[in-house]
Amino acid sequence: MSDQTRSMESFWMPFTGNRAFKKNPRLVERAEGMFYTTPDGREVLDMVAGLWCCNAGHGHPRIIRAIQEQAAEMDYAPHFNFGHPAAYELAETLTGLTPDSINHVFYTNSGSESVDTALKIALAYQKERGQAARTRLVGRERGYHGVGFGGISVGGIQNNRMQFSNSLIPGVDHLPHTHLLDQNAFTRGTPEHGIELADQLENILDLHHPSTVAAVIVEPVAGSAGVLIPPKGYLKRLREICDRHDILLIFDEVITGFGRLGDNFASQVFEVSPDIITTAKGLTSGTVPMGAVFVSDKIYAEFMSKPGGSIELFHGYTYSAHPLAVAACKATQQVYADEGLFQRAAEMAGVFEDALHSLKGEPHVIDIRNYGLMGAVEMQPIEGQPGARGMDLLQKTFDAGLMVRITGDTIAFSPPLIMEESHIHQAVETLRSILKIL
Ligand code: PXG
Repeated sequence: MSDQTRSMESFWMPFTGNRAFKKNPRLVERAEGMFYTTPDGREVLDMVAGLWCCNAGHGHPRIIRAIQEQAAEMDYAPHFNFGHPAAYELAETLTGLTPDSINHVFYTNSGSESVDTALKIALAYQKERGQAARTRLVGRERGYHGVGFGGISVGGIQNNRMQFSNSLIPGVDHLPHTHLLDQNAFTRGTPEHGIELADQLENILDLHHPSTVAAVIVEPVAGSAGVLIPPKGYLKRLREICDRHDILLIFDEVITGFGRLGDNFASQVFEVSPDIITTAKGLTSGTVPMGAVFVSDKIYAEFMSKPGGSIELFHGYTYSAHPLAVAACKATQQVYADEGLFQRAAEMAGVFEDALHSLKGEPHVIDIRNYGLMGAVEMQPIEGQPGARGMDLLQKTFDAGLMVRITGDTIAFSPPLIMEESHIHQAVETLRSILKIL
């Protein structure tokens, strides 16, 4: 073990091959706008918004100031039986962004907490309204819903489930994923094929009887699994089936929320209103950990309709609506609005799409897909070594001054919404030269 490796041992890093990383670490120390800077002073272009979260770019002065001022004014406030006015004001602002029927928000600290909160609200709602038999949940293959027990149970990523396989929550089924490489490869925007995959929900309901199912949860665009865009009509079809059987539909918009697709939420982009929306990441542009679960009036009213003033939902976090997160979120939302960043994402989507698709025909590239400012380039895995080409590319891109996200052998992009045309060209040309030498 080298001295460097030993000195890094104390930090058990998340979702990382610790031993390989610590032998050859990729460290960043400062960030501004579209760029990170490494400890040895190299600039790295951030084409993934940190980890799909820094939508306003790094180091925005208005957000920094808001956090600093709040830290000086009040460090912490409890929200169990007490309250901080700014949290209620923020809730009004945020629910102004959601579909018309969604006007309530439950604060959390991460996407994983948002997902587990949403699942608990869905299950409790069914009990509250006298449908206690509705205990089942439906997720989707290749779905990523964070790392709580609820999230990995409805999630569909094998690696995230198998170490815990005996302890997943019971009563969960999975829809098939929608990645039809043979039929949809190199599609720009929403793919033509695959709407019928939504009908598999009817089969799952047939198997258990619809009256046993509480909720269906999907990412409108699957992020972690490699940017899987919903086939045309697919999300609407899911909504129709849920409506037909009185089942809640949850959109996990931890990545797709707050401008990523060129509007507030995927719900608006695809014109489908879910009953619950889970968020985090872009909520505060990644500056302070925060998540939020938005629920429909119908759900909120059910909990509030019982007589008496007792606790309606036995759930919450010490840091729900933490003042620093609230301040960061308020400033972030103002920046998004004042700088028109969601429209900017919509306007830049075409440039982003053209640039990404110009990589068609480069070595190893078997698919390119995109929507808004989310995109992916899928590479052919090396035979018998899935993920190896992806890791090789990650290192080479970082060495060449570019940060992307790798999932297996798929390269994912989700640049800050402040991205300029020059940044996407820099990223794509760097990638093109690296693909040729992999
Ligand atoms: N839902 C979705 C849709 C997500 O993308 C979570 C829930 C969980 O959020 P937290 O804040 O608990 O991490 C996420 C997180 C990747 C990657 O590999 C994606 C996420 C997190 C880390 C890595 O692309 N998404």
